[in-house]
Amino acid sequence: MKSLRPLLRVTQLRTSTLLIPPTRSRYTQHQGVKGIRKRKSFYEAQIQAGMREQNEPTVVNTGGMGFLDDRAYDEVVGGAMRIRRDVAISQHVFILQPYIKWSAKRTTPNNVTPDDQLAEATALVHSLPNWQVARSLKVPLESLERTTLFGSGKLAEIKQLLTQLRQERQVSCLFVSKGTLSFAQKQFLEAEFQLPVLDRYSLVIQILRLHATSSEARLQVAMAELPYIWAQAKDASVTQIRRQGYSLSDMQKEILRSRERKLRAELEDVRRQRQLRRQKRKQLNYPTAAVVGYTNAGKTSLIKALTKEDALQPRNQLFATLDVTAHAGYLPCNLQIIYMDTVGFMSDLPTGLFECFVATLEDAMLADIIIHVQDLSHPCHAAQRAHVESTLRALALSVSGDNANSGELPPIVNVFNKSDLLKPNAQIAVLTQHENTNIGHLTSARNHTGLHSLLKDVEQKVLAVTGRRKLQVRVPSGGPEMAWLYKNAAVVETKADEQNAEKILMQVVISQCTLDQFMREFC
Ligand SMILES: Nc1nc2c(ncn2[C@@H]2O[C@H](COP(=O)(O)OP(=O)(O)OP(=O)(O)O)[C@@H](O)[C@H]2O)c(=O)[nH]1
Ligand SMILES: [Mg+2]
Repeated sequence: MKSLRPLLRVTQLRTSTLLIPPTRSRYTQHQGVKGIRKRKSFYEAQIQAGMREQNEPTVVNTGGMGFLDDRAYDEVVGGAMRIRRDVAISQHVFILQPYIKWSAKRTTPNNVTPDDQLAEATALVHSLPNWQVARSLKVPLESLERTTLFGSGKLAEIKQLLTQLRQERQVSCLFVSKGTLSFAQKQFLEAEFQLPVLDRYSLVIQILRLHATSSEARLQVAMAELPYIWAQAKDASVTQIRRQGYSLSDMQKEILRSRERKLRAELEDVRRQRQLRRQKRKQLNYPTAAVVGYTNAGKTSLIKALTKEDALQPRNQLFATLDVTAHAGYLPCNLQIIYMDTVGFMSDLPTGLFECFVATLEDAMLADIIIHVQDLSHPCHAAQRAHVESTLRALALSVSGDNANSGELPPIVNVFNKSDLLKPNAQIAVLTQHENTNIGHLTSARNHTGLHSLLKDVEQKVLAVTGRRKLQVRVPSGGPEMAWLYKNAAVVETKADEQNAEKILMQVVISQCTLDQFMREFC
């Protein structure tokens, strides 16, 4: 309680407009609620100070998902995560990038430097429109678990920096680039710096909310918020309740529980629909390739280059794609293939955040092959690659279904994208390595280079894994056999039969089962 007072006073003075909750609803009229209820007053203070938003968030037509737009819930999530529905308001962010000094205690791979971590934190902030970085600072630490996070010297230094910064320009929030801050850490830092504090989980949720336009993505993001709120409340009760009486009110707990029930039911529905669509694709016998990779590696761009589908819109933002979508293309043998675009991965995010996307990633795990797109121009390419590979292995284990073989992954094709950004020498080095080890394909989705050899490799793997073969068949020219093969198999090429003018030679790619059907019908 004590620590909140200065916070309240200052936030009333500041023009920070972060995270003002919408008008209060009937659910929030209860009194005597402590903890997160109390912490909400931090925001209510801003409303009382006359800083109410000009434009209240418009209610989106969510069809059967109207329950997602719940103001009482918005207050709870606003209090726990410092996020809001309307992200259009400009923010000036002070980024603090903590990193562990001693390699023994580091959880980040050794080839990822604090500068790399800070660059990713900056990219996260820039993924939100009108969010700018006011200042950033790398902070060496011995542990990330202290309640105060930083030592007293660092706290004083940051405070001084903030004072200077406030004189020069605006600062509206602090982003501590750590997966999740505990309730106690967040509360301490907010009181200390008198600014709202976000961690990576809550900032990513803010980005996901912005990019989630389909019903499915909105449900998944809504679901991903709940573990964070529960964890904060639990953390609050352990660390604070005895001393200060902080906790979620029963009413708020019920709001969360009922939301979770509805979300689970809706997501189960979504999962069933996905299963049906998957079965349909299977019946149609299209091979599928799941295109996965670290966020911003160029997955959507690659699919666009391979399918020439104009509607696909790659964006230079993290987590631009949130829906798994299917796009048809052709392999060199004329076989049609479905590419599945997927949500990108990112390290240093608690697994809970992505667990909610597992339903959609199930499609990827059950594809015939996986195309792993990597941004070769990125300084952390190797670490990003390792992160995606380990996440895929974990996902494969967690996905059980149709033909998932006890955690076995489909064959993987590695794509080293953005090669146009490499210096020619580096390109040659990768090419030589590739020729020697056959580890992947050097591509530029932007310049459409390297796609042919990639497609050849994809074709070879798809034929092998789906049991299709290339065959040459001799059929009457212009006969029903020809029409049948055009309809049911991929025709690579046709040529006249030099020995028989009435026949034609067709090279086709065909599965054993389709070949059996052909034989039954015509032989
Ligand atoms: N220079 C260069 N830029 C590329 C290439 N491929 C993609 N990009 C750019 O990289 C950014 C991200 O591309 P996307 O295709 O949206 O990446 P993504 O992997 O789908 O990203 P998420 O959906 O956010 O995970 C865009 O600005 C693209 O124009 C490439 O080969 N060369
Ligand atoms: Mg994408």
